Amino acid sequence: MSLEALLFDVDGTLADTERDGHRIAYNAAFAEVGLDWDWTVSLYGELLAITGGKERILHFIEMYRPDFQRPKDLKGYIADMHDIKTRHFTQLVRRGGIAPRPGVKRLLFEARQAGLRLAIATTTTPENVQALLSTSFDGAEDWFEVIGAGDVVPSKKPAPDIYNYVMKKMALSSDSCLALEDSFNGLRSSLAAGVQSVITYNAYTQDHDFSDAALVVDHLGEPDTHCQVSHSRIAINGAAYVDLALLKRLHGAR
Ligand code: XBP
Ligand code: MG
Repeated sequence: MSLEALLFDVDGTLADTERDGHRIAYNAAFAEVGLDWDWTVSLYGELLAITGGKERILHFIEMYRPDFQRPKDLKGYIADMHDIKTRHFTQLVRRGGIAPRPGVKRLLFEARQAGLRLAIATTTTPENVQALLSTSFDGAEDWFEVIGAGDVVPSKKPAPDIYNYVMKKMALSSDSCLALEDSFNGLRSSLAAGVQSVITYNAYTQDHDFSDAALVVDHLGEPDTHCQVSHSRIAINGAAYVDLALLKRLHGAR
């Protein structure tokens, strides 16, 4: 089965959105609702083990604020807080606050030129994806046939739901796809859906266990900004950046 589609994660993969994006937006939302909660860079790194903002806030309350006076409708309270956070995040993105990661635009363009199909499989909200693609990716929303995001599936990563959702929508079989991810949860999710993963780790995920990934690099690289390969299923012969030819060789070697 040849490589037909690339399935992209968003946060940490398309762009490094967590430390200076989502984390700032959560703290702004907490302040707006009168809470003194402060998700520091290191605490946020721990909280990222829980995917999904609403789930992450509940986890924080349970693990770090057990004495928090819970409103009767805690679920609704968290959902409202998360909506405020999403407003702050999309505003931050639209101010141009988040740049694409190295090589992502290049690979997207190359894949489109070669007729590969593209999709998004993410835990974040559709509003966040739309803001990021329209601002940081020059309006590339229509490059992606399906944008699988957030609550469109019952279980978030590491569950396979979002990858299965996207492949079902596109009538793709898992062995004709490659996923691009940044985290252990993302790797587990794609593998559980039968999709091989290329990992571009970041400061928050560099110590995750990526031993089951097809390729692990610090970023996709550019001709003048070489990537560092820390694991590869194939001999990559000193490749300086990840291009479609390399992905096709990786896919062929599965
Ligand atoms: C990463 C996540 C998201 C973001 C925050 O998503 O787990 O929860 O951290 O976004 P992915 P929300 O790596 O799958 O793109 O607050 O919208 O959840
Ligand atoms: Mg991610």
